[in-house]
Amino acid sequence: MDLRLSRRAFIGSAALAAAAPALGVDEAEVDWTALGEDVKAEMRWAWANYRDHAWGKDDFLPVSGGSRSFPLRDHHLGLSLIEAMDTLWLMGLDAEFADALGWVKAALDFDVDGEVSVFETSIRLVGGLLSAHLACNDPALLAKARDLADRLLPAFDTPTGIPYRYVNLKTGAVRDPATNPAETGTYIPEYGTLSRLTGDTRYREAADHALGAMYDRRSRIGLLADKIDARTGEWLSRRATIGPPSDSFYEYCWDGWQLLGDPGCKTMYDTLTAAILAHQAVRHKGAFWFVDVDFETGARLSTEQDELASFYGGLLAQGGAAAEGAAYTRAWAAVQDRFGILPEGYDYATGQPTARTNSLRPELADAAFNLWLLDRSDEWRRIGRAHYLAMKRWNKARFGYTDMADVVTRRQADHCPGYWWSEQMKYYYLMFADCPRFDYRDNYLSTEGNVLKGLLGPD
Ligand code: DMJ
Repeated sequence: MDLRLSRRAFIGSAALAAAAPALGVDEAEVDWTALGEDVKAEMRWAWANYRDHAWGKDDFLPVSGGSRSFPLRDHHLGLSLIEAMDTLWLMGLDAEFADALGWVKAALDFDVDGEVSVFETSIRLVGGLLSAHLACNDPALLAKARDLADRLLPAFDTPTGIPYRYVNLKTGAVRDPATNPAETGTYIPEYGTLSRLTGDTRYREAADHALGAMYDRRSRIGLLADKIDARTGEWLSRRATIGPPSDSFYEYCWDGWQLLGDPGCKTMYDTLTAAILAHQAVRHKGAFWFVDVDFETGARLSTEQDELASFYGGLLAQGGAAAEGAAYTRAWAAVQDRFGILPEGYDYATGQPTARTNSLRPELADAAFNLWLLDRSDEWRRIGRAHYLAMKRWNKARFGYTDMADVVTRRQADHCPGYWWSEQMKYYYLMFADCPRFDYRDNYLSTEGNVLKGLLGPD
């Protein structure tokens, strides 16, 4: 990748490579196969509890055994079940997968008079149904994915091509044009796959148009702000961040190239990444971080870090900036080592958490997985292992895995987000177990961990 970095922000590869190795890495021999089996056993156990207490519900509440609907306010769409499907399949939990497929065929109906987030529904439900379809080839799953995407498409019908944030699944009524990069540009892999499988080009076109419309509005120094009006294309903020609500926009520029071979996506990724490295990368006490800046001047706005951004080290490495990706992942791994479990927010300048909750997030495991896929170094698997063992120690509850109300006092909350079933459990398993149903050399996982390429037929 041709990155032209300013002198101020450039941090040479040699310097980064020499930076401290992951802190707290334990050097003992690890039985990776046994660890993979352990992940599978935890998945089977949590699934059995979901089956008993919240079958067909969206998010499971693993302390109380209750449930919460999402993305609809008062209606369940089996979110956790759909998010889990390709993970179950990769783990060879075939009876559980068949059970889930039966539920989708018998009970899943998107004809509901209610409003959903276009972004969340696409990455979780359209993506989950597509990866489940690719696993077992059942046409009913593709038909459901297509039906749902058809209900989301009205949101993209704007003068700019940038979608509204919410759409009603039954009426197509749209709401909230004040959107952001992630909710504008996180569609290409799912919609590109849907167009490929159905022959209907509308999905891919809508995704391409939205991504390009955002990219075209980058500032003179190549940065995107984080709030925009979908109707006019006017920016509504000045903050450039690699964290939410911009994060997966950058991921999907790369992914459009990785999965679909779209050279335009690669150009977008390279251009935006060069600007981010030039204007947002900083080094503090030997650690490599990214600051939020003014998108037109590059002036520093904040040293606060969002846990959600910790995926970015894996993306940087995928895009060719291996040393920078490694250094950023090491910075987050050091925070994990220090607190035992990652807080949602952290300020590297003060060394203190800025948000003491933990939403049972997968991002650091995601980065470790992507780095490990690239160079197979055990450094990354050990970061994934530390993430897994911390989760087992602190997030395990009576019926499953829960988020935390406070990482400092270790107080649990009572919510297992749908992505838990699709993301970290899959990353851990694929890293630790030698999975015969996954092509380790040629694959693609979406921002939600859905495998849209690289599923190998049943053994
Ligand atoms: C997931 O839904 C996706 O990874 C998304 O891109 C942002 N992060 C959440 C999980 O934390």
